[in-house]
Amino acid sequence: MTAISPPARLAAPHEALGQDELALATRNHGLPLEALRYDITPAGLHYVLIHYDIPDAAADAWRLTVRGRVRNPLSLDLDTLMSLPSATHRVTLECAGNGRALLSPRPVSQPWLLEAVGTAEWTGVPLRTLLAAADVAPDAVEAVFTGADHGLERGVEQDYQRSLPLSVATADGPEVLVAYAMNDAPLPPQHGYPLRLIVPGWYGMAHVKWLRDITLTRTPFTGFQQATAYRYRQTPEAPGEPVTRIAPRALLIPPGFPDFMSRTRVVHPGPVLLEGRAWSGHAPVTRVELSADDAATWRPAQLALPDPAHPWSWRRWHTTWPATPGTHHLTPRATDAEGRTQPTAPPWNRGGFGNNLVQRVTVVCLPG
Ligand SMILES: Nc1nc2c(c(=O)[nH]1)N[C@H]1C(S)=C(S)[C@@H](COP(=O)(O)O)O[C@H]1N2
Ligand SMILES: [Mo]
Repeated sequence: MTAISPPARLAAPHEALGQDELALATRNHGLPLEALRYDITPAGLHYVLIHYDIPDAAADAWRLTVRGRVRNPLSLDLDTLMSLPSATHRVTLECAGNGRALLSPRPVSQPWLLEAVGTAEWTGVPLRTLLAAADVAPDAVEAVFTGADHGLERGVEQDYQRSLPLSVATADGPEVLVAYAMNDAPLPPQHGYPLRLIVPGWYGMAHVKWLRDITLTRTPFTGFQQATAYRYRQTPEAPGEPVTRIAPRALLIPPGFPDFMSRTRVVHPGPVLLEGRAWSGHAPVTRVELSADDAATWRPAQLALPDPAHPWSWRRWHTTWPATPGTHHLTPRATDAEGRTQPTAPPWNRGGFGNNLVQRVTVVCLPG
């Protein structure tokens, strides 16, 4: 099931952002990069991505159903769900479209630069607890997750739906959660109130918000968000590879202070503390390097020790940079334990997914 709907549009060379992209960008906000200073992102600063509208969720009437290829279908209200044993995981979430607006040609969609990321402590019921209670049939291969939001996308009317292979849905590391709390408070409406899925290590699209149904299926799910959207493809006809885990990335908190309109950074000469965060959804980040000469040469930065309690959370890194008068381009780069790293040329695909091109921060150092 591919190419049943028109392909996503690519902007013409040098085509400016349109009102449609601006409308998406004002609804879906990013993390202000200075908020990388917090281990845990305050909920209001966490990035937000919503395809359609925030649905009107009445908590007292909410039911989560688990059905399909199960021997014991469930219909749980929130009180019942919240009385089950819970777990809390600190998880860095990143939108698969992060970096999209830096591509050329630009896929026309939510125009993220680099800020579609955040880290929160999510509390909920492990998904495998619910699947065990529902007694999954031996012929089930996937779990399909349905949100309460509804919309039209490239001509296809749909509820927001995504699936996970059963092996991922029931893994104990990372443990998938049906979460009802973010940073110790009920989920905010924009983050999925009252229930959402959390899939540590995976790009945002897998973390279905306003979760109302889990259906076990005998065949792989071919809905729009699985088989049409969220594929790495070079041409509209190609089936493409599915978008799954988060590629490594390091971000630098832009140093000094900004110019209002250009947001160019300004510093005074002397040692400048450079700090940021790094993460990968595949394996722990093992190295962060910093280039102060536009990715020509690299020096190692100091990376915080791994915290075994939070394997799916970003880690802080820092280094000192001796600023001298003139214009400089600062670039961090992360590498993970499996050798994945960040490219210095953007990896282009039609959806603008998984673009983990290195960040480039222009800094003007004033004369002494
Ligand atoms: N039901 C539903 N779930 C959804 C979405 C959506 O539009 N509807 N957007 C997805 C995408 S693309 C991302 S990146 C994450 C964003 O999660 P956040 O807004 O909590 O940061 O939610 C995912 N879950
Ligand atoms: Mo996303």
